Amino acid sequence: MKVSAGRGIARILKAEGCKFVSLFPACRINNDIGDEGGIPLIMMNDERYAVAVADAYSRLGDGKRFGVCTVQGGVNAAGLEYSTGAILQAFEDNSPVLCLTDGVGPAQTDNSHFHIDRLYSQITKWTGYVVSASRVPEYMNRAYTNLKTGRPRPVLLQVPANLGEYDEDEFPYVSVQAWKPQANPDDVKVTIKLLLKAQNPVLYVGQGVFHADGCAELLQFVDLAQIPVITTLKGKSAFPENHALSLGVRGEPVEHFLNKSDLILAIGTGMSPNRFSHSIANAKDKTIIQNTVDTADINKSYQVKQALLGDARLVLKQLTEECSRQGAGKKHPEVLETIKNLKAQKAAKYGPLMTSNDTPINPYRVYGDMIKVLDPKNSFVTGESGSPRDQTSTVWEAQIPHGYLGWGNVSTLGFSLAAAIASRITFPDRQAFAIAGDAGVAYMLGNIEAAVRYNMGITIIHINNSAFAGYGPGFWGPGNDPHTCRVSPPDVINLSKAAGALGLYSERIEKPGEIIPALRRALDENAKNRPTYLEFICSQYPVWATWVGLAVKGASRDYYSKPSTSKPAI
Ligand SMILES: Cc1ncc(C[n+]2csc(CCOP(=O)(O)OP(=O)(O)O)c2C)c(N)n1
Ligand SMILES: [Mg+2]
Repeated sequence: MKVSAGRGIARILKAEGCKFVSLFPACRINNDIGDEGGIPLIMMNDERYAVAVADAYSRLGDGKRFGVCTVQGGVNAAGLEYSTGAILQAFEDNSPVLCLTDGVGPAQTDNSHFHIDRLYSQITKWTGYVVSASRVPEYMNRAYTNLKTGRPRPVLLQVPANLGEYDEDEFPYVSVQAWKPQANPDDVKVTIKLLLKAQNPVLYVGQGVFHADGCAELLQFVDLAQIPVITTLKGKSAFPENHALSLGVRGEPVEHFLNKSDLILAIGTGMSPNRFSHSIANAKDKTIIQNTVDTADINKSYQVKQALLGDARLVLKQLTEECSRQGAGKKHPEVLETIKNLKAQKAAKYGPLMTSNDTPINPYRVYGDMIKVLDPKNSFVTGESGSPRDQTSTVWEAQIPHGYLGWGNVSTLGFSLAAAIASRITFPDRQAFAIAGDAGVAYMLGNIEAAVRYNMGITIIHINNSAFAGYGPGFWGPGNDPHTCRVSPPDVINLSKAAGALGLYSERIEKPGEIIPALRRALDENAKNRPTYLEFICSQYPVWATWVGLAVKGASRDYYSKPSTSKPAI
């Protein structure tokens, strides 16, 4: 049966299980998807958020669900030009997003200064251009193959006008299978031998475990091998942080075990230092074993003793089998005791802040009260770039996969709104909280109307400290950027009124005792599918746990034989 190229693409999206398409107008394919029916269109208020919602959905997709977005391309590529930063963030953070756009027709090529292929070849895994209607199935096949296999990253497909029709019987579409590699069994054997010989092994777990849908296999392996677990920021919540062997993302337990370790088994991480991550001091004296799907990660920042090239879930299963074969599984009471003590030390530092009665409110008090009110087994929390990210990744205990979404390498301000929306779509019954500072909220203001329009029962927590606090004068002195820090205080602007006028349920909270009732009211509103905005008038409190071994930003291997030099991170 004949079908137009656009309708063919819409049908293929359905065949691939696409649940929604996020967009900002205009893109020709939108009408085809709408006319075909069956896939809801989520229209955001700019392209950055159209891409970001798809990106966040892919991050929560466990390598099985992929965000799809459309933006305006062609000769007047306002949309594609504006979405560049958002696609770049997906590229940098390894998120598999399908972006569809209008292709520039042959008669218009080189009409504009901007050349889609030239720019996008740098920031996507694959960029395709559909040259004829009959090749639609092939190009969609290639797009989904790139999404489902190998390193997860965004892909861009350009669809020019007037492609005409093709015959679906002659050019049928068959949904793409996800082919996943596992490691060489010899490499697995060597790994377990080294692991059993090590005195102080530690697991270092990244978001590759999510993309491989390997959280259950990770837990199984840890319970057998009895090794303490650090997760990266993006890997946070891949392992339950209330587990006796969890060290968390940052803070005393991580610092102690990372520095003391003689063997680091990295699973599903590129191990890039200093990008909202630790660097490994004295790396040359440690045995580093790395599991990744991409050879580009191996021997990049650290020379590895052993690589386990393959899908994290399959490799974890291999490791578990080999570990049982070689007879592991002893509990180490002294390790568990040390972790307990270090967690107690950390709690002694942050616990009083989390119950502080100070006004303006200490931001940790907001997180402390959120912990009391939110269901740890049925919630989603994400912390925006700035103090919210650093503070929540220090103290928030994630107990279920995707109970927390950490992001950055690049940590683009404003992403938390998209993340909460994606959580609401992925897990409709979960409480979804985006915690943002003044800058994060400023970025998202133009898009919160979309949350109202789509009845997204999410909560935005605004930690209003009237400044970009991490940059200004802090506890350690004048601050690294005191001239570019202050924003309007709450007696000058009233953002809770603005959010209320935009249709959200909103409150301003100034006293610590008002936090819990306000959170409860927000949850009640969310349950009625209404988004809420809670503005907490807080102090500037740029204090959080450091990244271990912080070296010169971006430098590679110069910390290689240096001891840890942990400093306050900004
Ligand atoms: C798009 C983008 N530009 C710049 C930055 C750098 N940056 C990180 S945090 C921050 C300021 C955050 O201030 P605020 O949101 O008020 O949080 P606070 O630290 O005060 O709680 C900036 C400019 C970024 N992360 N993303
Ligand atoms: Mg601020």
